[in-house]
Amino acid sequence: MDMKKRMSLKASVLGLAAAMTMGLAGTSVMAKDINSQIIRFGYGLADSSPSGHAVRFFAEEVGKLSDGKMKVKTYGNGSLGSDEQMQNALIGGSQEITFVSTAPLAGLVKGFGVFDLPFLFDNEKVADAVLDGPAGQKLLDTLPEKGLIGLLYWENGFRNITNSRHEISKMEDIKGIKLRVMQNEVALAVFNGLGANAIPMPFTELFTALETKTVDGQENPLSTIKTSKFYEVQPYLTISNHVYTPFVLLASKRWWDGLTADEQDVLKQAAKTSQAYQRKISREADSNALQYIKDQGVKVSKFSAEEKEKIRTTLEPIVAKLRTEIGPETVDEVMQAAKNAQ
Ligand code: TK8
Repeated sequence: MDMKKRMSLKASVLGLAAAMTMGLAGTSVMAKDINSQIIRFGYGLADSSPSGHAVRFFAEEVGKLSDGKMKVKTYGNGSLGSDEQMQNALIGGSQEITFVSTAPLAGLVKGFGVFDLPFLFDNEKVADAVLDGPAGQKLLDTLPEKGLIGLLYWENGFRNITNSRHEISKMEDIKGIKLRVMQNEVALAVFNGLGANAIPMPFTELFTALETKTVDGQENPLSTIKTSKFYEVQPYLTISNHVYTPFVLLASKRWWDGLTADEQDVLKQAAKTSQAYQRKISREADSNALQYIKDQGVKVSKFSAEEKEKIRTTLEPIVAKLRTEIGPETVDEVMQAAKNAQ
């Protein structure tokens, strides 16, 4: 090979090497702008709950997407406080992430109380469509001014009633029951409207209140009744599916605003993949929980369609009043979205 050819071959090899170096350097320059950090994710349900599994799934996703730099530490069983306390911790910046039921959020944004109206969603498909659509997003968009970032919705689920007094198979049976409800005006008004003695209480105090009979009963999805062991102190269960409660996956705005765009992207991606996972295992767990609860000797009743219609009619004037307090526009938009999704 003559000198000229050798020179041009060498030049092209060097050029290739340089390009590769640049490329690699380019890749490392393109590497995500992510800092090593610990992220505290507290939640109220039991570690064994479907949502507890989803929190760990989320933590793994964040680790994978950040090459291990963003470490999510999980704190279940209300160990960092109740929903309300964790909401405030996020606002203050002493905790980074949680999921809470929409009910406590109504204390910050009245519109979230819409989800405590009875029989709003016929099934999970309708719930997903409303929550992941414009009406749900509009409510999430109210949170930043309260110091919170509403990343998206997870599923708490359809609520059912348990109690320690007697079987509840008809609306009248609710009369006089001391029933713990989540801490907002809508849940309070709905159950008082049915003749119960509704007692707002943080979830973290609920098991002891049931065990000591401070309250007779409570209402939550089946997987919560199982994983929080309410069946141990609640001999009666009524399948009512009277309300569908969403969870909101929340981040502290004070913390969020200090993150790089790449760090925020990691969290948004992990939130999205964990949403699908959480809803899937939440539904599986709920369908398995009923047999488990029955096997513990709990007497199970069910509201018939007629009974539900009776409840709906009884509550009509109360719902009309609550519509005004929650915000007519929000209530109408959510109800219309639910109708469109059927
Ligand atoms: C758990 C609560 C719970 C909710 C309640 O943190 O308070 O009854 O249904 O799941 O958010």
